Amino acid sequence: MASDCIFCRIASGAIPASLVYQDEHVVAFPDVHPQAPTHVLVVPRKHIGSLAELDDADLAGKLLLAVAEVARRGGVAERGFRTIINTGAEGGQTVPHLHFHLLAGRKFAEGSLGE
Ligand code: DGP
Repeated sequence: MASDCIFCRIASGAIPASLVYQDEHVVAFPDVHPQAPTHVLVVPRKHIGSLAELDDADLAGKLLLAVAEVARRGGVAERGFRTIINTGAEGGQTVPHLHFHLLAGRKFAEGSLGE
């Protein structure tokens, strides 16, 4: 855990958050600035700065399965959802702890990869 990392502090419980999913390796909680009716962040408990630093295939699989589980629990799996991982400065990452955005509840442009 990085003590100055906001997502480490949420994952450890040091900062209270309403977790919509948690297991031994992964936690998920609503984004503080939601961009859709459902906007959840899925993060590893272990501090990993970004996708560019991820080298654990087992954890990568666990994260992806957790995203799907959060979508099912949130009732958005059938209608569909968008998953985004911003990486590094040019990728638009602002919190330096790997996280998946799960967005749902509105229509996203087909084929759009964002701005
Ligand atoms: P990104 O740009 O991909 O690094 O997205 C970071 C997201 O994290 C952004 O949508 C806002 C969200 N966020 C930042 N700080 C907090 C926080 O303290 N709590 C929660 N729930 N979300 C946060």
